[in-house]
Amino acid sequence: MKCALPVLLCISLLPTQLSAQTEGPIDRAALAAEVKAEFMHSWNAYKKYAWGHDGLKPLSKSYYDWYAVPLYLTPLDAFDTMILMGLTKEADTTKAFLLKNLSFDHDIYVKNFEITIRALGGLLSAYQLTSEQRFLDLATDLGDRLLPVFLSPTGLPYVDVNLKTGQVRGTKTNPGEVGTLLVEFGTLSMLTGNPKYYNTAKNVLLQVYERRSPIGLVGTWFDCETGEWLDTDSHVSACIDSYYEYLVKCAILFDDTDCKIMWRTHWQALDTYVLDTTETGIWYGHADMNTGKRTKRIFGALDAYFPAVLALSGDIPRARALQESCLKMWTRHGIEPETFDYAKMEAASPRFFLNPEIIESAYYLFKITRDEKYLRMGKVFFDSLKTYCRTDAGYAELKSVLTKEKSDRMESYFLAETLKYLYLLFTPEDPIDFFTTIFNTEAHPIRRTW
Ligand code: DMJ
Repeated sequence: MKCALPVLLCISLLPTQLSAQTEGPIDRAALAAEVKAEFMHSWNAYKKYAWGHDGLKPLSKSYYDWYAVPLYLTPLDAFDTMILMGLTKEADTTKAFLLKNLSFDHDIYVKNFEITIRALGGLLSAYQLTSEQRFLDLATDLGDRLLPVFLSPTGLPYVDVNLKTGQVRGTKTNPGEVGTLLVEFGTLSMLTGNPKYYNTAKNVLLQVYERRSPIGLVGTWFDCETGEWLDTDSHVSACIDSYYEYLVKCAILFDDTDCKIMWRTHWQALDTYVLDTTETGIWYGHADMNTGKRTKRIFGALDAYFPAVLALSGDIPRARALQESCLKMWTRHGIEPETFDYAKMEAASPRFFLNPEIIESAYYLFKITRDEKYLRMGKVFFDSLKTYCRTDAGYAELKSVLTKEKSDRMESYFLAETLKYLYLLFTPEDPIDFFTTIFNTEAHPIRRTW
């Protein structure tokens, strides 16, 4: 079995005893072609109704922007998906548009986390995939404009930064937002030769880690100026999730020993206190960061990235088992809810935001195990998306997975992540090598070209 990790994290990778489902093979090429067609269906709707704006509103057939000035988040996020899908004409047009129009010289406050994962991550992968120097120039300009966000007394970043003035705001933040920057800032350092981006973002991970509880867990909210925890709820879910994801990914991408050690500490604590084995399967719930006491039996759509993290870390049996639980969460109501009460086995918060994580985990597990059950799982997810979320102008989120009532928004990550991971899962052609690629948390592929 090939391992994605050239590092010690792989040590626990064991041959799995779990058997594949017995149904016949599925037509991967046909499914990949169908995903590509659905990408074009959504992209054409964006072009028709939202061109030049951040995102598409598929029900009202209009657009939304995050700030007073659009930052073209959908084209930025979707560009590398077009390249991987071989949509050359669309990619060329999008590249020309971005290079002509994209500027960060605007007097607007932006969310550091979101702009880092979507825009900076998108520009870095665009540069690596096209070798177009202007993408790296734009990434460097953006990185420099974001850097003032780290100028707090602790070095932990504020939430928002003004791209023109460098003014910052927002002191209440969380490990997920501050700990999901090193793949992008680190890559910017590697590609420009300037270590300041890497060192600044790495310091944040160390700062969060140092504030872990005596049993090795972190809480959900803290104040970036004082570094004090504002609550003690610990889990692998929203507001913490990609902090763990980036410890693993940065250990691999940069061969960073500190990240490896930090992840190992947290991983052990999570498996001791947050992992929950019930009669319906294994789950990761909520526990108090100081006492380890179980507080909630809630999992969710965003948490479904964790099988991929376990797989990257080498624990394939547990990754497989958790993905089975994720599938139960998905099939319970025909499509997954935002949060799921796994004690009652029903939706806790019934919304659905076209999230990619469960598909991402199926892709990782398929690549590592070659077990075709993950292709079949992918088909289940794709079929539900088409059945419940497709509109004649792209795809729509759901107000409720119970009623299947739609909501008027298609986030840029639907094109960056959800359809990209479906395509990469199904296509037999491997447009990018899984084993030498790290995907940032917005699915922008980064390769260690340095
Ligand atoms: C994306 O923006 C990223 O995957 C982020 O890490 C979590 N939320 C969305 C997708 O669900």
